Amino acid sequence: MSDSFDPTPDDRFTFGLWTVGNPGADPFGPRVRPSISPTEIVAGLAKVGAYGVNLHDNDLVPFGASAAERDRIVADFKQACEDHGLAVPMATTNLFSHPVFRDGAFTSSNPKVRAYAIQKVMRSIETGIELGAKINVFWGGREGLETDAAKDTRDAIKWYRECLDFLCAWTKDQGWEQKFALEAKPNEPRSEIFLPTTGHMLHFIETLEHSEMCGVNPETAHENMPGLSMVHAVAQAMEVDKLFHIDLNAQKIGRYDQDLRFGSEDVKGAFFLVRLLEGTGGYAPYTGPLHFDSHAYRTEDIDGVWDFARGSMRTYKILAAKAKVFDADPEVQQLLAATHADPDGVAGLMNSYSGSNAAAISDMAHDPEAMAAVGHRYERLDQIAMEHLLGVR
Ligand code: GCO
Ligand code: MN
Ligand code: MN
Repeated sequence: MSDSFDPTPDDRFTFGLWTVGNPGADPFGPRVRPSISPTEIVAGLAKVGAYGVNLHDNDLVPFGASAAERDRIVADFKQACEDHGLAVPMATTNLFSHPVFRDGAFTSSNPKVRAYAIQKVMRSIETGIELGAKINVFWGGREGLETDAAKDTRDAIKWYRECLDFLCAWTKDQGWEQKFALEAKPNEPRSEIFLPTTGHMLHFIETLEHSEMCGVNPETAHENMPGLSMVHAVAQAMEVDKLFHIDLNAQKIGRYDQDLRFGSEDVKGAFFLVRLLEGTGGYAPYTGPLHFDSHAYRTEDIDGVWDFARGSMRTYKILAAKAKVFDADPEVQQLLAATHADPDGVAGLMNSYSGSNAAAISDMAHDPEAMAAVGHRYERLDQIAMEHLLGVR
């Protein structure tokens, strides 16, 4: 059965090689699914209607491959993407698997490891460029510690900054227009990870030499692990034009990084996230790739993996349709208009400072009791959202 929720490349959905390629290993048990080669993944993603595929350097080119092997693998992959009409919008570097990074990459206390990390990213950016990627994600999986006896966090942050400043400058020096998207995660695999939330990242970015090149890549699971709101993280990034990429998935609060199928937990959170990205509630929509950084349940075989991929994209499209209907609902518009009303033009006194605005605010007569007595009807508003979501409105 096909319907309007079936994905097409116009929807800009992407998956990492490591997502649909995830073989289902966890810390307590081995892999349960056979490997799918990168070129098979490309064919499979094209078949289910994705727009693109993303990769870590070592998802494609095995660690330690010779230059000749690397060239052949990258060329074959590029050909497969061309044959199947798949884009490669984002490339990232694996700075977490190899034991050399067990005390961090950009924040390793050993300067030689930091230099090696920079070199590995240079190679990875080159591969991304060859494949047409315009965005480089930086997820600092090992940038953290178990004990504060190990290093001073201020040093770690300085080293992190030095490495990113260096890589931005190098990229510009090559004449390449690339965007760097920094991805936060509070913990796992380290006990503590530096710059643990999107908010920390947004501040850190403003301290970088080439901050204009750098934005964020928020992930639902990473915001939800410590109980934070993905909607608010993404909104804050969008408000300053720093949403460079996004990792969509799902997560139960407070657990390990589950990387579940988008929308499969916290449907209401997913709905408000999609509404934000689609811009149906106001502001410009997000127009970058919609990346699913998640994987199929360990219970699944390869057919289940493609069910997972289709389901991720369909849920997004269903929620986008619901968001449109919600924001067009006259009762929603009326309830929102009532709480935002400004009959006396007071908002205009606060949006820029002047002596006369200050005097007007200082002299304004207020009746706090009358203002406090007004209910906001958010129960009704939220119930309308629920009824749209539950399909009865
Ligand atoms: C995770 C991370 C990764 C990164 C990926 C991109 O929790 O494992 O989200 O999947 O997004 O490594 O660099
Ligand atoms: Mn994750
Ligand atoms: Mn991620």
